[in-house]
Amino acid sequence: MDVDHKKLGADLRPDSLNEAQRRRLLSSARYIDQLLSEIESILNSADSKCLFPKYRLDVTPAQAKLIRNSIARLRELLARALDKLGVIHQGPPFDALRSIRITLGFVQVAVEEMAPKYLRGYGSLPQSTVSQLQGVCTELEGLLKRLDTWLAQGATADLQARLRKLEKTGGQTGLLQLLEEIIQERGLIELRPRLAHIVERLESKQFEIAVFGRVSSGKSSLLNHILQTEVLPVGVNPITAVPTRLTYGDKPALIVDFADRRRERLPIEQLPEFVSEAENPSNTKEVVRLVVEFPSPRLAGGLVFVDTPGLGALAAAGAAETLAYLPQCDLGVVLISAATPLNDEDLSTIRLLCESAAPVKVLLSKADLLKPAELESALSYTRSQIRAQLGLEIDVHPVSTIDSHSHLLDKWFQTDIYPLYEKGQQLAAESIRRKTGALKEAVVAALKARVERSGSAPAPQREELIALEAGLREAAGRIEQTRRECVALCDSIRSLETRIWERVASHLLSSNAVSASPDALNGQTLDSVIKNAVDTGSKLQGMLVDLAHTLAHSLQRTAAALGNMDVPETEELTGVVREMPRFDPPPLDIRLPSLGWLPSPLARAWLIRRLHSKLGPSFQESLAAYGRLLEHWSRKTLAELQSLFDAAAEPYRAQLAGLISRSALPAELREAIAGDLARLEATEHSESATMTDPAGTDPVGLDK
Ligand SMILES: Nc1nc2c(ncn2[C@@H]2O[C@H](COP(=O)(O)OP(=O)(O)OP(=O)(O)O)[C@@H](O)[C@H]2O)c(=O)[nH]1
Ligand SMILES: [Mg+2]
Repeated sequence: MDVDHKKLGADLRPDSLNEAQRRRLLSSARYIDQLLSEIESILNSADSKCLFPKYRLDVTPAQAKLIRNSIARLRELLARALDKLGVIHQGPPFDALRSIRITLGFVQVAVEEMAPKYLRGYGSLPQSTVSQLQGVCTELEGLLKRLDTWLAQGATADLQARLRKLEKTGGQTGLLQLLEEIIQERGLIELRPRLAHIVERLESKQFEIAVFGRVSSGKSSLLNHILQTEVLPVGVNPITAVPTRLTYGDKPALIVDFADRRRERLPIEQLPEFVSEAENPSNTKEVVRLVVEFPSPRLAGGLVFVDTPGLGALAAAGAAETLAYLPQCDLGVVLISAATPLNDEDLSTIRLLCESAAPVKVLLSKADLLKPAELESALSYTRSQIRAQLGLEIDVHPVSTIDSHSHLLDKWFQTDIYPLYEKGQQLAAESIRRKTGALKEAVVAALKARVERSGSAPAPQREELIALEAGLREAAGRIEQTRRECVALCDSIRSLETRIWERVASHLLSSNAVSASPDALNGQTLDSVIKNAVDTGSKLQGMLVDLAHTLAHSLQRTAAALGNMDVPETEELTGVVREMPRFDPPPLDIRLPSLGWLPSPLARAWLIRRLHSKLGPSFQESLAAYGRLLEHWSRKTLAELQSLFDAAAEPYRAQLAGLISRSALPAELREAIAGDLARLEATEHSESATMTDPAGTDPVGLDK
């Protein structure tokens, strides 16, 4: 293959070729290069872990080396020749990352087609196989999704750079930087999402205060007043249609996220187009998140306020969004207008917040409308009602947006908000410290497993490992199955309407209510109607709690077998299944004649028809809304369960895969890992000093 390069170069004159000839040559050269790549990929198939290899490798290492060298020389030669001929070959037309993501998209579609439902046409499948297969799909989809999310993040996926930035802003992130380095270096990709989660928490030291209350209780006005702006639209009709986050920003800006994943950054003046019931009725513009950035000192330091659509009988469609958002806030503020006394709707909001374990503050808004004596009496009435109806001791503060009363708001901030914010920051710091500690343990476990699998340390038998892997898979499959069952259950709520009237009719006839008190649909009946609908909700909740137990059990079993201490408690998973939304039926406002004279089956049929025709439409509407609310709630709960499960299961899977395929570890790698373990151990003492630091106020003091 020896070629005289000098001679070749001298004979070729660029100006002797026309454009068509150059193109022809370029196309031949491209074809040659492609064929050479194919030869390379045949050689590479020996290293590939391809499941269905195309070639039986009969090439000796010496032959492979010679082929590779020759390919390199062929290419060099070709490139030089093209240069001399003035044939310009342009750079690559496609971005690799983009092409990889598109191909991964096809992989995702193919994985989806492995789901059990696509096999049913070929014959029935036993339940255990369905779970296993579903588990495989969920596992593969999870891995692909995580990879895609990571690739989509582009530069922000660079955790080391983000950590360095945090360090510059005063945080001490040494241990996290070390963990990042080791995770990256040793390819512990399964631990990356956990590290990313901690970094995110560190970056967003936010404390979210959400304001709830009936329509027109003054939520948006209060937030405008707090921020000294008029940015949120206010008025007497239902105004706010979408929950709106107000966070700190150097310049005012509006960020809108849509259901189709579009994100737009717009001038703040456009807020009413998305937030107000008038311009975005029932959120027809499909906004999923509204963030207003505003340079207010009250937002500096991570306080975030959330304005929510009004609740209660006068509420518009946005109320469902408020209820779905409610459990996410760090502090819930319930506004009760001084113009209208506290009612059941306010109490129910306070109860929902308490049930979701968020701290609650109650404010009496529009305090300027009352004289001092009236205000005192309204405050003590509200406190005593909350105590009597809910058994809660909650202080009630007066506030007003009228300038002459602004001292009330200042006082509330000083006595209630700032101390709570500081406590919230302390709790967040503790949680980050705990999470970092757990991550360190996971890294240590993964490194030790790698050393041990190549050594002689005792590890579970191969069969046991395979069974553990299958157990995790089956648990993952249960998530998907439960998701389907939840959707079916939520759908079934919509068809509950007829059954409700059957029950009401039976109840009325059996209790003689119709003949005894012709116009009565008494409270008891109402209760049974509510219960009927709520039963679906509690069934749903039961299913999710069961799932949380199954997931926790599977994780704990695997952790125990692998000797890992880093395992989530059952309560951590069951805790995700918070209080479900309750059914709020419309009033049963109907008068019925005495039916005592009709034979019972006829009376029953008549009653059902009558109830259905008079009350059916409004009931159907509330049932549909409740179905949507439950579906939203269960979807969110399942997503949380899934991410908790995945965060713990991923490292176990990697550990199991490593142990199953026990391969020998080169000596220098073994040494490097021992070095990593020593460096991690060295952080122990400095870290425990931080843990016991009585001040404990530095939110990022992870490794002082
Ligand atoms: N007198 C008095 N009026 C107030 C005060 N705060 C709000 N208002 C009035 O109450 C009405 C309702 O105010 P909003 O801020 O739109 O109420 P909201 O709770 O955000 O209402 P929705 O978004 O529809 O749920 C407006 O007409 C305000 O001018 C206050 O402190 N004093
Ligand atoms: Mg409002």
